[in-house]
Amino acid sequence: MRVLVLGGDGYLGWPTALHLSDSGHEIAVVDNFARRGYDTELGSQSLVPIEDLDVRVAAWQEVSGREITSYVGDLLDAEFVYSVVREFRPDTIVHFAEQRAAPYSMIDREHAVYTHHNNVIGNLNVMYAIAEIDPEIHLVKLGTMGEYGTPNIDIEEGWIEIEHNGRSDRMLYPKKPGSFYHLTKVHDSHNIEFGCRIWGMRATDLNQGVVYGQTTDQTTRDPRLATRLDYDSVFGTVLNRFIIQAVLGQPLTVYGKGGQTRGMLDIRDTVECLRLAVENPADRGEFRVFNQMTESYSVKQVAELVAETFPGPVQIDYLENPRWELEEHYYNVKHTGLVDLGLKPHLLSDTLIESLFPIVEENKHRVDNDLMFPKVKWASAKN
Ligand code: NAD
Ligand code: USQ
Repeated sequence: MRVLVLGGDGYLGWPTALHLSDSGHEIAVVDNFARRGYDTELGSQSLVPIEDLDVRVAAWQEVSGREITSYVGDLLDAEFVYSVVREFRPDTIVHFAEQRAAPYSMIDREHAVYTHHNNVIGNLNVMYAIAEIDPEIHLVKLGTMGEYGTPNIDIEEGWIEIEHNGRSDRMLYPKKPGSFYHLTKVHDSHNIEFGCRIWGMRATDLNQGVVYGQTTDQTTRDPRLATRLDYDSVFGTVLNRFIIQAVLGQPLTVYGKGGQTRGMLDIRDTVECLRLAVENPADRGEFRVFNQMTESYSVKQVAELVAETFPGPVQIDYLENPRWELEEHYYNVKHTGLVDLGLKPHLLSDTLIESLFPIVEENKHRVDNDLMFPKVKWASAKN
């Protein structure tokens, strides 16, 4: 298949492009390097050094003999989006290209507005390009488990049958997200479902949990193929941060009581889930939703697991929670769709944590300790 990967320079987009290319698909990537720009703005950098996109693409050709086409441009530029879709003529568009950090979206008005504009309008431009140029294109869109929040009922896979006053209907599962970033994903989901209803688009919404890990079968073939690993309190995600904190000899920063529970998955499962979704397209008019996670853990359990696994002393600190979120709650998620398509999950107990320690050890001199402690507070409109 011809697959266009939007956000193909990012943490997940780049390894996914490699995995799909290695599986025999024709790949093009699109990126405007916004993520590298946030690093400049925040004074941060990936813990693991990463190459520029053109070096990555050339290295992949050298290592695999396979070509990846790259387009540099912004999804907010509708003409650019249309021209790429017209030129590359994809069968599938995989859409990772959004601002993805909850704390970044909660810094202040400007960052909330940027995140909404970038994510919601960029996605609309992609939807219109599909509808106008080729409605057969399958849109595989990265959503998030955080769209659901932590309701006091079981979380279904996107849709729920509701009975009300003696009548019933199949509705989109109600959403109660926890940041302006997570809200953009809810808006995208609603827009895409509408596109499926009115234009007969075919779409898969992947409500992904928190990703951990940094290596895949393809990225390890050459150091130039490495993907980024974020540790700072704005872009670093919880398990990656705890592993890095353990290696640095710093206390693990559990926010609040640590009872907040999240769906998680290994980066190797992310790339495989994308392959499964791409190779098994949704039907015309179908808005298909998969909960892309393999296991649930509370933040406290994650911290304890890292402390038990690290071969040295680890302190766990319970900080005042900078976010607004339930710290003790019910959490039971249905996630069978991708397993039914053939996913064989890597579980957290299967050595991933140990394999990350040496990668962090080798690069720990690149950490700026000032960026570790959380400064963005949900309760302040201006941080
Ligand atoms: P990332 O920031 O590393 O990658 C996103 C890429 O998209 C970046 O390279 C960025 O430059 C690009 N981009 C952003 N806006 C763009 C625009 N307007 N035009 C062109 N390119 C643009 O993020 P990631 O961690 O790889 O996440 C990818 C997707 O997966 C996001 O949509 C995110 O919401 C979702 N997701 C991530 C996680 C996670 O734990 N990392 C979990 C669940 C869902
Ligand atoms: N947390 C800590 N200590 C830390 C960092 C985080 O206790 O040092 C807690 C947070 O308070 C939260 C949980 O860990 O309860 C997860 O936080 P996170 O920063 O790892 O993840 P989150 O903000 O939810 O966002 C990440 C990605 C986002 C994706 C989301 C999936 O950045 O793109 O959508 O995971 S999900 O969480 O399922 O919504």
